[in-house]
This record gives sequence, structure tokens and C-alpha cells, in this order.
Amino acid sequence: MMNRRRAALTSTAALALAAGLPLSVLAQQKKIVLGFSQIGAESEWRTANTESIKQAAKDAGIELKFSDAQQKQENQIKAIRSFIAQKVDVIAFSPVVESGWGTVLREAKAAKIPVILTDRAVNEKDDSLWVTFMGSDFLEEGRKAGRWLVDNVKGGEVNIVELQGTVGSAPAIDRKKGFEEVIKGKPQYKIVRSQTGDFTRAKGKEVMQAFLKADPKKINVLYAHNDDMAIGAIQAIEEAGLKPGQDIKIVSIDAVKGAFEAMMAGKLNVSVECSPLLGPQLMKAVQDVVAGKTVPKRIVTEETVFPMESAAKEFPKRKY
Ligand code: GZL
Repeated sequence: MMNRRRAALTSTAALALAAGLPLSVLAQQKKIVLGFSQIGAESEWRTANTESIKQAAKDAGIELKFSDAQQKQENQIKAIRSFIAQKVDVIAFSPVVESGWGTVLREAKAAKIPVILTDRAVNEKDDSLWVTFMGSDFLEEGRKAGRWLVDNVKGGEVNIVELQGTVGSAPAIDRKKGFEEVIKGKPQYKIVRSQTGDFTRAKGKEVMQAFLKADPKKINVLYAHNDDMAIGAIQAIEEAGLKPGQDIKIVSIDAVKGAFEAMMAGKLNVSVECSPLLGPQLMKAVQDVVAGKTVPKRIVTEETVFPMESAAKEFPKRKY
């Protein structure tokens, strides 16, 4: 990609100079074109992530070709192939699941189009297939959720139900792993039921209803892999005549606005931050890649933990 883009600029530059145009005018004309394949619009987090990417592209003067895959991997693969056919300068995407990307990533490499992974990782062994992966450390997010639990919910048996994210996705796999790392060797903390709620409010509510029907007495804690599923579960807990945040403590991840509202209402106990605001970092990486600069293979987003007690103070400062 770099040779083709540079060659195009050089030959046009010669023409422009012959026409007496200053190079600076020419440099402005060739806009960087970024093809971005987004997973969908399943959660508040995803909506904020899309807004961040679109706004940052506008601010950076980058032409954004944006595709919404509606949670389907085949739609993401189709979009990436279309970006290759359109000869975009850079391709970026948030992989809905970890596996099944080798073929299309090799096609992008053969077309000399650099690829940036945002938000979620892929489990391909050949890491020459992407320039950089930027996003949160989901393992650490799971550990933070586990640490909050063992520090704040003690005494006697602690029966936990878990709402997992999308099956096969990096956040679902690693948030489970990190959480289990912390409660391992502490037999009083037991995950008694675990099922996917696919990161959505609707599914989170439906699965929590099933959990409550199966074990109405035995649930002490809900661990939700994202706030949207936690918010759906809160509705189910209330409809069952129980008090979310009291009868059942709730630990969640993302720290979206809805989570702060639930914490201020005393219905959610803690949310581990997972920032969707990756747009500016992505556009900087795109510009650096096009300019031939080296970009770190892994860019980790810095994040914190928001317990219920801090929600009212922090809420006005929240950007998503
Ligand atoms: C995490 C992101 C997850 C969020 C969910 O980086 O991939 O997907 O935690 C979103 O809210 O749906």
C-alpha cells in the first residue's frame, strides 16, 4: 500500500509541479481513506464507540467508509473484502469473535493494505496480519471485578450467577478468565450458573429471569460482562420482588451512563471501566501508518473502577 500510495503521489506531484501548483496544495488533496467494520449497535458501549470513531475521522479529515455488521462475522468479512476492492488506504475493525479471520486478513496483506484491530483481538497466530491492536485488557477487567467482589462481599457462601458476553468474543473469554483467576482457591465464592446474554439488555433480562426461576433463594451476586446485560437483569430482579444492589449484589463492566444511573439509584454496586473512546487513538495510528511511521503492536487503554459510592461525583465528568 505504501509504494502504491507514494507512487500515486509522486506522479501526481510531477504533474502538479508542471502545472505550477505548490506541493502543499497537492498534499491536502489526497485524503486518507479508512475502511472501518463495526460489530453492530448491541450496547451503549458500542454506540459510544461508533460515535467516537466517526467524530475523530471528521476531526482528522480522514474519509471514513463505515460498515455496521449487525453482530455477524460474515458481514464483517464482506465489508473487509469490499474495502480491499475499493483500495482504501487502511482497514480497521472490531472483530465480533476471536477466530475465523486468517483468510481475509491474508487477502488484505496481499493487497498491501495495513489492518488495525480495535477494541477486540483475534486469535490468529501470524501477527504480521495486523499493524497494531488497540483496546482494553479484558483479563485485567475480569480480575478487577473479582477483586472488588472478594474485597466487598464477605462472610459465608457467596453464590454467583454470571451473564457472559457474546460467545467466542475476546471480552467474554477474558473477562470470565480474569474473574475466575481471582476467586480460584476461595471456595466460598462459587459460580452456580453461567450463560451468555450476548451483551444486550434484552437477553440479559431473559437469562436473569431463568436464573431466578431456577435458584430464587441461592443467588447472592450477579457478575455481568457488561452494563447493558446488568441493566436488563436489574429489571428481572425487581420483577421478581427482590432489591438489586442489596438482595443481589451486582458487579458489571463498561461504566456507561446507564451504569452510573443504576449506581446512583442504589441498584448496581460497581462498574469496571472499559473505554469505548478509541476514535482519536485510531485516527492517530492511521495517520502514522500512512506516513510510514512505526506504531506499537499493542496500545492498551488506561481504565479505572467505579463503585456505587463514587457514582454521583463522577457522573457529571463522564464522556460516554
Ligand atoms: C469491550 C466491548 C464490549 C463491551 C460491550 O471492549 O467489545 O462489547 O463491553 C460491547 O458493552 O457490546
